[in-house]
Amino acid sequence: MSSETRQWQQADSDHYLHPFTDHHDLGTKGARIITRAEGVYIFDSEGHQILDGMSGLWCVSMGYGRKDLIEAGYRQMQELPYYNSFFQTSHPPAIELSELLAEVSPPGFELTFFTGSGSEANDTVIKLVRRYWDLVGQPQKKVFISRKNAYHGSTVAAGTLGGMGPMHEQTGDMVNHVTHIEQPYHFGLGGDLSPEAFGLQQARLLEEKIQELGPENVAAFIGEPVQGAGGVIIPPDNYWPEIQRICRAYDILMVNDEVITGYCRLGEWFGATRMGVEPDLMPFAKGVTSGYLPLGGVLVGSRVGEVISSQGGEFAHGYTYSGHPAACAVAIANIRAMREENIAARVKTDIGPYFNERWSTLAEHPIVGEARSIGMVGALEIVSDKSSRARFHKDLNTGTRCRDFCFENGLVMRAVGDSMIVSPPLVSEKAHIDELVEKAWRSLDQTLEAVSQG
Ligand code: PXG
Repeated sequence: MSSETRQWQQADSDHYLHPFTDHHDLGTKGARIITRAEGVYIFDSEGHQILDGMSGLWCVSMGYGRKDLIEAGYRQMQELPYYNSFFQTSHPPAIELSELLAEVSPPGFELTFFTGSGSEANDTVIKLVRRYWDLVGQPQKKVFISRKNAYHGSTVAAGTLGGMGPMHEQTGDMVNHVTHIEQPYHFGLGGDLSPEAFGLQQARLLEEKIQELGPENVAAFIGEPVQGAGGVIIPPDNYWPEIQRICRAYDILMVNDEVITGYCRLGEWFGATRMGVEPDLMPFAKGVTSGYLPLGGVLVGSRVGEVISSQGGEFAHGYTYSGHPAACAVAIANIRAMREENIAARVKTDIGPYFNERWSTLAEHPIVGEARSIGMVGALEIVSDKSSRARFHKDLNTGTRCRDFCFENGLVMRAVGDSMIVSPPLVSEKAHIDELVEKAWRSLDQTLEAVSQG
């Protein structure tokens, strides 16, 4: 290891408190230092070239090193690097981006509220939903129903909205009026039920919860069209339409968290469209700028939008960086590039199906219990016994070891427990998918060998 890498690791451990990281553990191991990236590859400080199977953190959809995105940010910073849109001011990048987002969004989504991240977008959702029910004279409708193992961000409110156990242990009692139902995770919870029977069963949990709480108290249901951080949980086809039917029957707003699934990841501009539903609100972030600059927001459908924009005074909410000009300029360049390069269609009919087909071959590996994918996200379930879906012993840390083998083999693949997940750039070529699958297979072989030795 070079002395430069060692110095970086030391300074990193001395001064940089990382997100979602055991600081002590990182200090003993030393971080991998990523220094540059190009296309679908990242490079570390030791010169290793690594295929980025996670698009950064589900965000670098258009790949690294895009001159059009970089120049859009640079030009905007020269012209107007920052101005706010409080106090009756506005600026061209935020105006143009909100117009462009309305064009690529499903019908009825004419308004966007900008934030700096997906977590802030979900905090905004909570406040918009509250405001909506207050304005229409039903202020008692306060409860959000979310799902276990959902991820909606890590601010106090968004973290509570999510259903991640460790986060709830640290902050879960700080926000009221949030409750969770079980997730549509067929491999883990479906038992012998067909996907269709399981889809209906899990959706009806929402109906039971609404009846238990009283529909007059329930404000909204929130869910990711496909759960990302929870392990790429792809619901059965009938799940979302049934959720929508229930929301409408009980007059409850439906929120699709599109932070991962938005902007073509599932082969449509939004995951909701892929799932065949029409939500009321769609928080987004990540892929809107391909991660080049931080930007998030909430796309507001007509039901909420018309009330918020025409009634009742000020919506008391906003961030210094709401509609940041440089971030908006990059988002405009990114959305235009997605449109010009037909990225949604590419994912739907070309690279997506190729990825799905190649990824499914990993199910033949002796320790893979399921290889599922949709659009450009996929998961592998590592098991010790395929027929019973039994896992390896927890202490073997099988998923983490597999992830480490992937890194050694030049591939970023994430572990969520013993599920391995990927979210490759939407601009990946077929050769990149072949490389991903070959490296994943090799890493699984090494994992099997390692866990067999204990
Ligand atoms: N909603 C969803 C569906 C997300 O996936 C957020 C909201 C929050 O966005 P911000 O921009 O505030 O991070 C996310 C973020 C992981 C991982 O380990 C996933 C996310 C963030 C960090 C780690 O897969 N998703």
